[in-house]
This record gives sequence, structure tokens and C-alpha cells, in this order.
Amino acid sequence: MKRSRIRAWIVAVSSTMLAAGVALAPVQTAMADPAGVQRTLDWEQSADRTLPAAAPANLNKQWATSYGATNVTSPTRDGSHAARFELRKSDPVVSSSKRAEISQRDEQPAGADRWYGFSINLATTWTHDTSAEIVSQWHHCDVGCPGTSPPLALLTDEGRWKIDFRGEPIDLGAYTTGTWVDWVFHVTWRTDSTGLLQVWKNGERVVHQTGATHDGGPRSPYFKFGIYKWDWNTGAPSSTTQRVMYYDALRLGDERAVHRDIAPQRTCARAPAVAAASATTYEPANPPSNAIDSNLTTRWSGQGFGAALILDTGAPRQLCGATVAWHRGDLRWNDYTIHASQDGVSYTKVWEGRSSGTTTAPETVHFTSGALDARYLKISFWANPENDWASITEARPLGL
Ligand SMILES: [Ca+2]
Ligand SMILES: [Ca+2]
Repeated sequence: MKRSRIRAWIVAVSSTMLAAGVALAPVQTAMADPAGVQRTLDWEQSADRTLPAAAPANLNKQWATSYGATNVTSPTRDGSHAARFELRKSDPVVSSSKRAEISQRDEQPAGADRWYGFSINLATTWTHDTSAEIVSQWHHCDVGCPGTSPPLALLTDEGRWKIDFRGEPIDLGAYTTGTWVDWVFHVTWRTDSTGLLQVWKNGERVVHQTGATHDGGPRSPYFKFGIYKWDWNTGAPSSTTQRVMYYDALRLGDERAVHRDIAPQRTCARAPAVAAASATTYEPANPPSNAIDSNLTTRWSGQGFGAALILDTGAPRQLCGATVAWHRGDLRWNDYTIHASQDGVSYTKVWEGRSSGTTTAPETVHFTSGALDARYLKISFWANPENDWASITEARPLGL
């Protein structure tokens, strides 16, 4: 509650100052949230539920119909409210094209380091179309910035999620309608090698590129979200006449933010697939693959204190915990550590402790480090009261 009130106050102060033509001072966002969250727009604050009449405070309205942007109570990604966008081919032109969008103001400082987290649910009517549409975009500043195409955009195109990054398409797989997809974008807005683009889709890091992220100008690009379908304005071929999507859990952050501050909130319960299991040592009868065969009667066994099982998820993603089931786990405890790594070479300790000694079922641990990007987990055995054998029947990473 306290945090919300502080945030509301900051918004009010910002409005007043903007109306007076006063530039925003960074100290105000520092007061809003020490974690670097500049703005939360999850539609749970009644003051934010201004649709369809107007955009929430400090954001611009870019729709022209009563249905262009509305607040709904279902579906929601978090809480009890979300936003619904609807665009029809017959809608009036807004800002020179067909769109139903909410836009940040063009006031992002040059060289900004920004985080953007949100969740999108494409309605089940969002059928395949040869014509693409942008569902979130980062627009160059309006005056003194080169180019009219956004340097960065999230689209649906030909049934797939795509990112357009400075003209380069990045395919992120087929989309599924009627379900929430969580996105986190981290962009260091630069025109040189210090630029950075990172993107996570449902907790999995799907883009990591360094280098220029925009084409210059006195301010960094600003964020817009909603539906933008330019082909309906130009008369290009399109097989659809209506688009509906839901949007929720938007959080905007600055350089002080980290992934977990911005990401749509997730419980640490997702079980990403394990591509491979290996071990520092094992006996031939009980190889490491036995620890990921979903069978509690088979096990990996390796002798010696420090013997370790290594799980490989195939790609870096936000990992936050693990489940581990021990052979004879109901008869003896095991002291063990968990280390995480992006490259399989450099490891960080994320947990240490002792199994319960009371069950053979998988036991869940959450990393004391919090969630982090990792591809590999190393589970190292250090002691049990019976012998010097590490014996794990099943182990899995947990992700956000
Ligand atoms: Ca919500
Ligand atoms: Ca097994």
C-alpha cells in the first residue's frame, strides 16, 4: 500500500511539473522505488483505469473508438484488471495510420538504460494473417531523430512472434492464442558498441545482442503498446478485419532495475526441459541420465565427496530453484550445494543445505541468490551419515 501511494504521488508531481514545463529530475524516480521500477501499470490502481476516455497519467492516447482501449476483468495476467485493445480495419486513422496504442511521452534521456516487462494475451480470434502487426514498439524521438521506422518492435507475423531490431527480423516461434506470454526487454539505448538488447520470453532469454540499439538523436526511443497495423491503412493485402488482444503487468524500469523487478510476477514452479545430464563421476550401472528419466527407482550414483550431477537446460533462462530426490532419502540426509552457470565453466553458488532425510520424493529448494540467467545447474554432494556415495534418483531445475 505504501509503495502504491508513493507511486501515485510521484505521478501527480510529474504531471504538475510537466504542465509547468519543468524537466523531470532523476531524484523523483529514485524516491518512487529503490529497485528501479519507474512505473507499474497493472491496471489494479483505480486511478489507472481511465480507458477508453483517456490514457493513464503521463501517457498518450492513440485510439479513436470506444472499443480501441478498454479495461476488463477477464482475462488478467495479474490481479483483477487488464487492458483490452481492439482494432478494426474500418477504424479511423490515428496519427497517420491504423492503430490503438498507448504511448510514453517523448522524454527519454539520451543513452538511457531501460527495462520493459509486460504480458500479452492474443485473443483466440487472432488468426493467421499474411499482414503483420506491431504489438509493442520503441519509437525514435519525434524531433531531431533519424528515421521513421521504430528501431525495435515486437510483432506477430505469419502466425509467429517476431522482433524487428533495426530492420533485422528475429523469429521467436509460433504464437498461441488465448494464453498469456510474458516479455521482458532490457535495452541500453546507445549508438555505439556499449548498446545492449536482451529479451526474455516466458523467462527464457531469447535475445542477447550488443552494439548500437538505435540511430541517434537527442533522446532515447520511447515505448508504445497496443495494436498498430499499417497495412490496413496502405491497402496492402490482409485477410483479417479485426484484432483483439489483452495487455497486463506492465512495468518500466531504469538502470537500477534487474529482471525480477520488472518481469510479470511468476512463481518459481516452471520446470524447463533438461537437454542433458552429466556428472563428474558415476558408476556404469547408475549413469547421470538416470537422474532425468522421470523414474524414482533409477538413480545416478557417484562416489566421493564433491561428486556432482550437472543438468543442462540447453539455453540460458531465468532459473530460481531445483527439485532433488535422493536414493534412500527417507533413511539418510544429504548435504549438498547447487551452483549455476551460463557457460558450463564459470559457476556461482546459488544454494547450500541439507535434504530432509524423511522422504524419497523430490524436495524443492529455491535459490538463496534469487532468480538468475543460467543454462547449467551443478548439484554437488558433500556428506551423508552412511557413506561417501552421492545417489540422486531425480533432479530438475525450476524456472520463472
Ligand atoms: Ca492486472
Ligand atoms: Ca531416475
